[in-house]
Amino acid sequence: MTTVAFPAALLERLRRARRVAALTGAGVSAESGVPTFRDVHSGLWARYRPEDLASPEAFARDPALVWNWYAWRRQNVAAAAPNPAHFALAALATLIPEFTLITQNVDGLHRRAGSQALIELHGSIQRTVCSGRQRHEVEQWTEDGSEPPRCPVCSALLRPDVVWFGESLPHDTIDAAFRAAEECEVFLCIGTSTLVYPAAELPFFAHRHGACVVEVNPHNTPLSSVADFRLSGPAGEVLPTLQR
Ligand code: BJW
Repeated sequence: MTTVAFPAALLERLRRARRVAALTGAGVSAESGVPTFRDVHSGLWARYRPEDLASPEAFARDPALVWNWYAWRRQNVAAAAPNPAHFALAALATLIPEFTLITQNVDGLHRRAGSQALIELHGSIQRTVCSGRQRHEVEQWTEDGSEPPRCPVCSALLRPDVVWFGESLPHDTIDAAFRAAEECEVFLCIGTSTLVYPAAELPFFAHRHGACVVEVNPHNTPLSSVADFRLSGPAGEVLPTLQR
């Protein structure tokens, strides 16, 4: 079933639900001016695939390129503001007894919209750690040109505290996300291409465990044929219809 607003039957289902989970991806921040990964044709995204920049191999090959990509993205995110989709999810959390918000985004916009209990599967662009074994968190550094700054403790190059391709997601966060997907009655999947695992497995897992799965996305994804409801439109327009 495809609509652009939450239909009355689904609103009623949400009103009665005790446990709801939501997974968000880059599309939820698109209307804040934060580029998505796979449907943008400008800047660095035009020349590189996410796999060519967001991986330990890319960082080993060209640390300055990867560091500068994230520096550019930190500036972009700092200049962005949460949009009505982020605010609608923060408001929904106050109405559902057990609401779990899971995001693949590293931009911090859910937090800035007021969502507090948040599972950030792929880390945060706001935190910087070193690339050494200990992953020391570093709060201040000085840029000196050609290479990323180095850790004051172990001298390893600094990197953003995010999860790159081929790296494991923190066990506690991914376990909590799968638990929420298993236990929820309604699972909202918003603005993600559902191409990147293990996050992409969550809505399918919720579906297999009996949840009503709702997709909010202007475009079809691998989840579309499985979703019980497809709300086909931009998240910033669709999610505020939750408040009708
Ligand atoms: C709108 C909109 C609007 C637009 N409103 N919507 C099983 C099968 C196959 C492969 C694997 C597998 N398990 C693991 C893998 C390998 C790999 C993987 O998934 N590869 C696939 C590409 C095939 N996964 C991993 O490596 C993961 N690690 C792992 O599994 O560890 C165990 C392991 C280790 C070693 C070997 C094997 C296993 C780690 C994945 C980490 C992903 N990291 C990134 C970068 C994070 C940091 C950063 O931000 O730079 O995460 S990649 C990038 O993709 C980022 C995103 O979070 C993630 C998902 O992207 P997302 O959010 O879906 O964005 P888009 O752009 O793809 O889609 C946007 C959507 O929004 C579109 O659908 C639009 O239509 C929509 N949209 N405007 C609503 N206004």
